[in-house]
Amino acid sequence: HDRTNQLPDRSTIVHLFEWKWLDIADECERFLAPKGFGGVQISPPSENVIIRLADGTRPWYERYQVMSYKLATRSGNREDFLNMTTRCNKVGVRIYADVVVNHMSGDNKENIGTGGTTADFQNYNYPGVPYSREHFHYPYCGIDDYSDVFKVRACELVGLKDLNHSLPHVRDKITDFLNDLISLGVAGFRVDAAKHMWPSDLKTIYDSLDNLNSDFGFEPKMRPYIYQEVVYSGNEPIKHSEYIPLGDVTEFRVGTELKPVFLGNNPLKWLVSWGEGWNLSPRDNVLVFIDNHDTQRTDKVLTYKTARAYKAAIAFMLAHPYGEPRVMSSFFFDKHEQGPPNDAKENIISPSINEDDTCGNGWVCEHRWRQIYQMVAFRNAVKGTDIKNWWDNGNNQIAFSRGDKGFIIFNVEGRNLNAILQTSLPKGKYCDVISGKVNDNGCTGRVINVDCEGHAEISLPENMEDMHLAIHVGKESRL
Ligand code: LM2
Ligand code: CA
Repeated sequence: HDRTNQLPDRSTIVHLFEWKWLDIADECERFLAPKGFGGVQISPPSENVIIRLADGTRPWYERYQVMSYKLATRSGNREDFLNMTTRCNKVGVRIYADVVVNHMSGDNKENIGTGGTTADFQNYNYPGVPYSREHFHYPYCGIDDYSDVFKVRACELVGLKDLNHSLPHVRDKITDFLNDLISLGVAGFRVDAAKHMWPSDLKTIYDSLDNLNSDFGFEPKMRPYIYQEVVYSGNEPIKHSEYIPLGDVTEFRVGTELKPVFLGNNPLKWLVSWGEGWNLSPRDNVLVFIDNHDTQRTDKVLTYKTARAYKAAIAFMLAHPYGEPRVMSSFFFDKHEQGPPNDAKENIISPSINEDDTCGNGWVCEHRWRQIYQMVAFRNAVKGTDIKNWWDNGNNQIAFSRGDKGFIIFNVEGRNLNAILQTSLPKGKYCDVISGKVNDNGCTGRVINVDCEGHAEISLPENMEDMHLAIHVGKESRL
């Protein structure tokens, strides 16, 4: 296994944002394992404060306001959590928990958590952990200047009560929480707001973590995969390099850099040097993604709302060896704060599954889009190979192979692409995994012929549903 603790023939983490634990368990068995996904990032499992907006609805972001480390949220309780980790690990899908440990809640009107815990916000008293005033950065200061490293780490992020991790009590409570999750079978953590904590404190916490629990099929001495949320633009005083010795870091520039490219505003040919060549952080230390639950609510990145370019950007990310990929899986939203689909009792509604594999009941389920999940299979099929046969037209058409195992081509040019290209794939017929899929009768999409020298005649008209085409040697493509 690699540092992510995924099975060798798997890859890609899907963020099942706001999903319920029992729905995730079902999804591991019925979809994620058969399609080759490596893991799931879950929403924060720790008890959060209940927030009701002026219109009476619950915002998604209440889950980033902690009341205790009790596993009690709208996603489910402790028993549901164990059901999820047991069933997902059984089918080889890993669970990564989003852990919110930089802060507790803000001051809130209503004083009750999703597990029934109360707090005294004014006095920084959280009996559910317990934490009291001496465990927080106090007196109050807010993060109003990101060039001030001290403020970023020891002041409050949007009014969220900021824990002081130099204190053994705070570190112990956090360590106990993370070890509890390890005992329940998680394979790692997304560390929320890592940039707002000192690397030396985080190191102390990480060093106290248990090995993964062998009851869930992990081998002895496996360590949790840690990816730290460190938003970094390249010219800030807090750098990725401070956190990389501790674990992976989130590379937000993947989403912001690829948006103009796949909208046709920055020539695709430059992608020849994608990765460190674009000043991104080292490939073996980054978690890469096009959008996440925060950025999909901004105009900085492509999302399900700009589907054609989004699918192409995700395909490029998954076809390229740079970084550990994560795919977003959302619910539909109009307003920034809008929470997940829920019923009159405020319970989250489960996604329904349509005949064509897509979701209903308000869930987007990007990970169930054919053009996305079939690229996960592509990534698994080409694992261990390098980029080869780079081709471009000098502008907005590119193609490349991964060793002799996969081939992908993109056309953002605004005119048709017709070319005979070297794929290096073995002679044969291949089903394009973007326009269709393999079934009992062959291929529901376009079929590509590779000759005995590895050449293929490719046409990509500009008016296609998708701007790209991909083939590989795996059973999902080879005919
Ligand atoms: C994160 N990473 O570092 C999460 O990815 C992000 O989603 C979280 O912010 C943030 N850090 C804190 O964990 C979200 C959301 C904020 C929201 C906070 C807390 O983006 O807007 O702040 O969660 O729920 C909200 C209000 C804000 C208010 C605050 C405290 O929007 O106006 O500040 O609650 O009451 C007074
Ligand atoms: Ca902090």
